Amino acid sequence: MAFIDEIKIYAEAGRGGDGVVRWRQEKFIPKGGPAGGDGGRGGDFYVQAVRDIHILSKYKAKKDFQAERGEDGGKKSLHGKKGEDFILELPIGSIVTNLETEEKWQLLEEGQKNLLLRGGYGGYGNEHFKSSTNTTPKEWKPGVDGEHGNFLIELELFADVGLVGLPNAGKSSLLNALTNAEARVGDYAFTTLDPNLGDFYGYTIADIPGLIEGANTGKGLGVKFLKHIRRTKMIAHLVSFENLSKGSTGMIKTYKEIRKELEKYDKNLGLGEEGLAEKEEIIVLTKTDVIEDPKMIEKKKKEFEKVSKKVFVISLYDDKSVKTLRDELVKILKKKV
Ligand SMILES: Nc1nc2c(ncn2[C@@H]2O[C@H](COP(=O)(O)OP(=O)(O)OP(=O)(O)O)[C@@H](O)[C@H]2O)c(=O)[nH]1
Ligand SMILES: [Mg+2]
Repeated sequence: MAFIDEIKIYAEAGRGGDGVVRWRQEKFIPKGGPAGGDGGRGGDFYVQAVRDIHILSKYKAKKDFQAERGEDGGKKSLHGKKGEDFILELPIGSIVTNLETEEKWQLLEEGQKNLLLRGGYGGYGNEHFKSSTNTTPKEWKPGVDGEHGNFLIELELFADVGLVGLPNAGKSSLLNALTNAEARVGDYAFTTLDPNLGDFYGYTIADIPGLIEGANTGKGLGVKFLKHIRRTKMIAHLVSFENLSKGSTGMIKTYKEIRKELEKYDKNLGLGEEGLAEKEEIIVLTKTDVIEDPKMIEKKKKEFEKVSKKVFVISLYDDKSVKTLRDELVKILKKKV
């Protein structure tokens, strides 16, 4: 199922039920008074946040949603039942825009529920029109249409840490090692096509498709997903030791290339201090097991320490290295709250 982070829908709150014309029927009273009840109110239209980043793809086929119509009034002055509300479930992080009025709602936490459209009023039944001059009113009113509109729904994932790096840097592998996620891993570029989220001691880590040079202008896949790490508290930037091998660009250069992409992305959007490049960053040098000379690992680590205070060196084949990263990352996150 393809990941969808933007849809347009048409939504309608319920129409009110109609009022009716009825007469009281009582034993021995041949001509009872008016007793037509009012129509019930139409159901309201809500959106509610759920913890499911894939839910938008469920709505791809069906894009029209309606709350229930109010029931018509009844005899014996009974009012019609209110129509049932419609609750559209959207992922946490959804931004909903009414395309006509430009009103916006943002779903920030699980369970948050917002009213988008009100159901229409029910129409009056004939009882409502009774007066001293009109004891047998035949008037009634139809129910009023519910509010309706076209909406744009855009998803921006919420996570605490965003993993960035070139394709193949080991982002998804690290996500799987640190969290409950079961992201697909592969020894080719662009294994990850959609974002993955994992739970890390109550924090969320987001893994996005790999970035390449020119990503900010739309090269590769990454840029489409950079918005999903805009809300993260920090970034973990992964650089693989494979970049030391012949023909590769080199580790620092690779790192700088990706940083440049983040900066350009910020600049294009005018994000300034809110930008990706301004976020706290840790550097994770991955796949140390491909290097035979341990001195080389130390050397690279030192080089990177000139760029960032927090540099980790890991291999998925070295549990201790992963544990160190895990423990430190928890500490950093705890400090940030
Ligand atoms: N030798 C070694 N290989 C690793 C390590 N971590 C990941 N890999 C391998 O590197 C390859 C790429 O890993 P992924 O986790 O898919 O990389 P990614 O950064 O998510 O890649 P994209 O999704 O394409 O951006 C896979 O074949 C992994 O098995 C490691 O510590 N050592
Ligand atoms: Mg991946």
